[in-house]
Amino acid sequence: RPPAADDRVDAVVVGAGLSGLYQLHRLRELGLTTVVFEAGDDIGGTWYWNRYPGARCDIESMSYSYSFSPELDQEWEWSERYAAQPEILRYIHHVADRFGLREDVALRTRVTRAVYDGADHRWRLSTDTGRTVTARFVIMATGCMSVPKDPGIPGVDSFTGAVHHTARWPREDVSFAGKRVAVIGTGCSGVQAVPVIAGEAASLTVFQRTPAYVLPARNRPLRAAERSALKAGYPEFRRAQRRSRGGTVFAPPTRSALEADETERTAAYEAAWEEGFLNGLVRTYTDILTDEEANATVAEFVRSRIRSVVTDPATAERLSPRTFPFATKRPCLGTGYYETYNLPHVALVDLRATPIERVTPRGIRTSDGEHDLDVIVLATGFDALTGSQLAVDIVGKGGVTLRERWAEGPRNHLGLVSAGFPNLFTVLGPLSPSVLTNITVSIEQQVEWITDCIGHLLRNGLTEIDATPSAEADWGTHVAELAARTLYPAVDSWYTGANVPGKPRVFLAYAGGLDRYREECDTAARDGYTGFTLSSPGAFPLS
Ligand code: NA7
Repeated sequence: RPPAADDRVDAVVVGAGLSGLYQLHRLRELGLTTVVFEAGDDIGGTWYWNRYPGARCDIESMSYSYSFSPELDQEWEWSERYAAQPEILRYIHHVADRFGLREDVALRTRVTRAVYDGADHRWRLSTDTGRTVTARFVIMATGCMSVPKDPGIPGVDSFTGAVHHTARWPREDVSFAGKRVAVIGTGCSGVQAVPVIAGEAASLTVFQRTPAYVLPARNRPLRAAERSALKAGYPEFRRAQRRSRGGTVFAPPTRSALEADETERTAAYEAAWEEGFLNGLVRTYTDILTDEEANATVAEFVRSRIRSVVTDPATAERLSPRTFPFATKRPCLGTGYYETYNLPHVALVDLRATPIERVTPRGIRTSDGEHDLDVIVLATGFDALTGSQLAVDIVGKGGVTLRERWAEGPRNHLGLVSAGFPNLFTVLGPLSPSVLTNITVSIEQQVEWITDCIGHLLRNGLTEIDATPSAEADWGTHVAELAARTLYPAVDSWYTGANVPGKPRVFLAYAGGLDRYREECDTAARDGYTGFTLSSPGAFPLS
């Protein structure tokens, strides 16, 4: 549609990734006029932006996909156990075409500001193209890892070679042939990029601050017979996913790691290592994420695997995580990651021993001297979970901004609505299970809840839903209590906001499991949206 001075729509969805596209599909079923604003040149969200070499999902492809359409499940053919970024992007395009979603997506349009007008109960949204719209409902489908973090390294602009952040990778091919390349950062993005870049570059230097626990992905092509068998079982599998704790299906462990002797434990860990699942090792025993001693047994197992792969003992030691328990930062699935450090043209710089002083026109200077480079890859992560919402200037009731409300950390009820910001919903936002789950399952759960809620408002002639401050406070306490039962909150990670200087330190995800979360959301809705105020003009709040 051509830009209008002041469009009126029923709903605005911010972001055309997996969340936003599904939200559009469901809002259309309610008959709402909806526009999706997408900052990128194309749809795809995370899978549009993160096109760095080696980018791949760490949840199996047959699980990491929409479940809402049995026909879609049957017709789409995944080629590999773990899908690479281009294939996931093709899948998203296929879904958009199949369900005719593109026509309501405005590309290259970033929402910059959203102001609630309490007089007519509408949000007024501004964009960087100058287009403005008003909408009754706003759904922030902005992703949980979509704002790249400024690494805060001085001198990056002075570098005369190329600099690429993994999450803002150019659409045209980046060639490393004959080049001296640096990768800064060894989280999941760096871990995926390193072996692929090493395969092409003249030299690769990896600048590591904190080593990750990297498990082998054991990726492989899916065989036709295997795909057919999985498809035959899809209906039951999808039901089981929805009931599951994290959006993936597995038999839960029954015993503590400390009840097993070392031989038994090692056998269990080896079996998980061979299987190649992100959470394979966490699922061996009940207390890997809750008991330091139990956790230490897995951490030591992973270090022993690193020592068995990396031939130089000093490099193996530098690659061995020792400063945080296993899986309290997201573990990584790698393909040939540790093996890469055995190659003669690959070097590892330990930034704890020799910190980066600055980027210079020629390369990177550490306390130990200068590294001459042609390309610098920043795999330095994101302002996770809250960053994408606070990037928009959101002004709620009474002129209060979301930035003010969240100054000491995010506040909302059920991870969905923040008090004072009526009819503004978040998918995969803070204080919901999002990043601790297979997010495709979380997306469907939250989008469906939001859609049902909007349907309820419309059917009952209600104007607004808002969270009550007391429900919001209780939810924050509940989320913190669930986290406190685990080893997560004590660790500096993007789960706790500690990777971004100045960000309030709060454990940002709901650690009680998607099954329990789903139950809490469904119960609130069934009981008349407890914890929320539903109101219509001139009427008293219903709850
Ligand atoms: P992560 O997991 O946040 O990793 C970022 C990495 O970059 C990590 O090793 C950081 O070290 C490092 N880093 C960040 N800033 C700097 C600076 N200034 N200097 C040196 N090193 C730095 O992001 P990813 O993109 O890898 O993965 C994010 C998630 O996306 C992933 O878990 C999947 O769920 C998808 P640190 O640990 O802070 O010492």
